[in-house]
Amino acid sequence: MSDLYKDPIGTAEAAAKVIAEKTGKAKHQVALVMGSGWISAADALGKPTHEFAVTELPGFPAPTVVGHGGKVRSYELAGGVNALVFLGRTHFYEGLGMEPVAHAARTAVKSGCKAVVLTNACGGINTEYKVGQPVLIKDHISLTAASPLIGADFVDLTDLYSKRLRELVKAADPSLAEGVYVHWRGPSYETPAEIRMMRTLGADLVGMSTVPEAIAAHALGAEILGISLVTNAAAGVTGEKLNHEEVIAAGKAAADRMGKLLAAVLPKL
Ligand code: 8IG
Repeated sequence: MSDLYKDPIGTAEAAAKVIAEKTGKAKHQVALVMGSGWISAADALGKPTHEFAVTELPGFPAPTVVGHGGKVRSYELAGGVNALVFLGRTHFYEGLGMEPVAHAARTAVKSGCKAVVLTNACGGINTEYKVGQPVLIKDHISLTAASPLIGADFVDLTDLYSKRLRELVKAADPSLAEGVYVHWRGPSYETPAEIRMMRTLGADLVGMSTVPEAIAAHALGAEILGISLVTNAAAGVTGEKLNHEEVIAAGKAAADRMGKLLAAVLPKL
């Protein structure tokens, strides 16, 4: 563990201070973490007032995955809402531990954000889902057995994925489905038997992110909105093999719709 992560909350506060200095904005109100395939959707938010590399902030490792940006943007949205947007994220499968995985979410809350929007690309377990379809996360199942929290921080997760925020988004797009997301460590995808197990457990979506960030930000008091983009049918659902390039392509194809959705709802959260 890097020394920076002996005090994850203090490191998040330090990163938030640098963001305030760089942007000249004492607070941001809403944050957005853009997962793989979502990065071009951020362009629908207009022109950022500021953009810099995450590595200019304390506690952020350099990005490693193709299709992930490693940039932070600040936007001024309708009504003077300041939005903090992270292009890309750190994943648990990178082996750096939970602290860097949760760091952007904590930094967002320490920057003032009361709502944190977590987006991801994922596999569809529910056979009704189509590739390219966005799904609101209504709950999760953690199959990593790892938490970003350390110590006696017994946080309630009953309403982790805020019903209020989900209703706001569905008012903008009533066609949106809701599903249960499984956090899988990766980086290997699941076997078909593991996908059947997840379906039996009540899961609709499976991916390698979002859950630690949701827990960490909620533990600091933020409301969470999770949006998954189904970029492939999960293993064994169609008989096709899973391929990272196809995932990126499906994300790019849906980016326009996702961007419009985010631009419509973000100022209202
Ligand atoms: I994109 O099918 C994407 N991420 N675990 N399984 C898991 N993560 C994913 C998948 C998938 N597709």
